[in-house]
Amino acid sequence: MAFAFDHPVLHCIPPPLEQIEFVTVRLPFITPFGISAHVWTCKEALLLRVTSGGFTVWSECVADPDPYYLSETTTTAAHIIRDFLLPVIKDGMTMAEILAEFRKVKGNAMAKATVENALLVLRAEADGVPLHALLGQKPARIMSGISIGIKETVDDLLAAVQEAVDKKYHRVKMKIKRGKDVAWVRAVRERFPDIQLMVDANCDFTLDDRPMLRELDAFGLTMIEQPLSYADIYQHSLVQKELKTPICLDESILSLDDAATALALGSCRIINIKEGRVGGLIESMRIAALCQQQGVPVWSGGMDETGIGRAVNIHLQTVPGFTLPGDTSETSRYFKEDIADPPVVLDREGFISIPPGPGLGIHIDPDRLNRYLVSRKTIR
Ligand code: OSB
Ligand code: MG
Repeated sequence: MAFAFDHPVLHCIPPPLEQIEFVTVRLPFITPFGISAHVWTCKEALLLRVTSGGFTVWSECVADPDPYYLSETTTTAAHIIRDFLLPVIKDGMTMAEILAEFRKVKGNAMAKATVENALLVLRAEADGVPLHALLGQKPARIMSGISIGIKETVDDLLAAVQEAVDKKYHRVKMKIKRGKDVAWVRAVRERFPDIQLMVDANCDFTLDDRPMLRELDAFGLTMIEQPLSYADIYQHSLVQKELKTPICLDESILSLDDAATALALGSCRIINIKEGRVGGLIESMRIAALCQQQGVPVWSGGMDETGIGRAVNIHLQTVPGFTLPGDTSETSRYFKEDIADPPVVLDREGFISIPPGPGLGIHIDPDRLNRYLVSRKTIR
């Protein structure tokens, strides 16, 4: 039987869309961010700017301009949004009706999430409520976590972990890749025996690497994120059977159905939910509900978003089931300055507070937007 999920947000009617614009920005990173397949030196983001009844809302597509994390890019997302998603939205449709139309478009989760975010934030703004309230949630203190990219040297890595520990991040994730694996994890664990530590391989390994993955069991890691291919769920179940450490799936989970498959096969014991990767906030809530029913913790991943996408991830983490710290870090660790205010900061206990106010609770600074602007195009 299909997993039943009903929620008031499915019955809300987004306000009619008036002007719609694509805005591309490029923000340089303070430190290049490396995963197994690629190093990014900036965040180039596709933003959707939508007006309705005197409100203006911004939505960030989490895709990068390249397909090194998953297959969608900012270019494919813009195409799908403009030519297949926006045209099916008619005034007066409920979110459930809109998502039923979106379901006819296969894949392209990041494009769908971009539009869904805009609709929900517009509804929240027009109702004068924060996004998490529209999702039926109460305000909460949000846990923090940091994702440290692949470094040139072990010393660079240790310095980055030290900085995160000093900031009181609730857990530290280090990226690993072939050749920068067991020895690098050992070095961090020896220096920081007590921190909540996890690794993320971003698909770099195969079943042949099982001996190496078994060695990682010695380090008391909170989890091993996405060791094998994005396109595989079954093989992860074989590896999970051999490990004490929970596997967490990221790239392999693109929908509720993928999550159900992974849980049924025992492919992971934790799921990373990136709302963009799974097609939006509502699909994220479905996955969180399924996982909660099965006693599987979830947490919010990140895509090095600007303050727009980061705010969405913060609101999402008020949803039941998000019991582990996410990849939600301070703005200042990515960018010298961001296009959105207020910046994300950690309090003295490492927590993040939800930006106050209706919608996302953030606003875009026009000068900074212009400074980092690549292009703007009105599409309606
Ligand atoms: O695998 O979680 C990932 C960033 C870009 C692409 C993939 C990933 C990441 C991160 C960074 O780990 C998360 C963040 O700080 O936003
Ligand atoms: Mg990941």
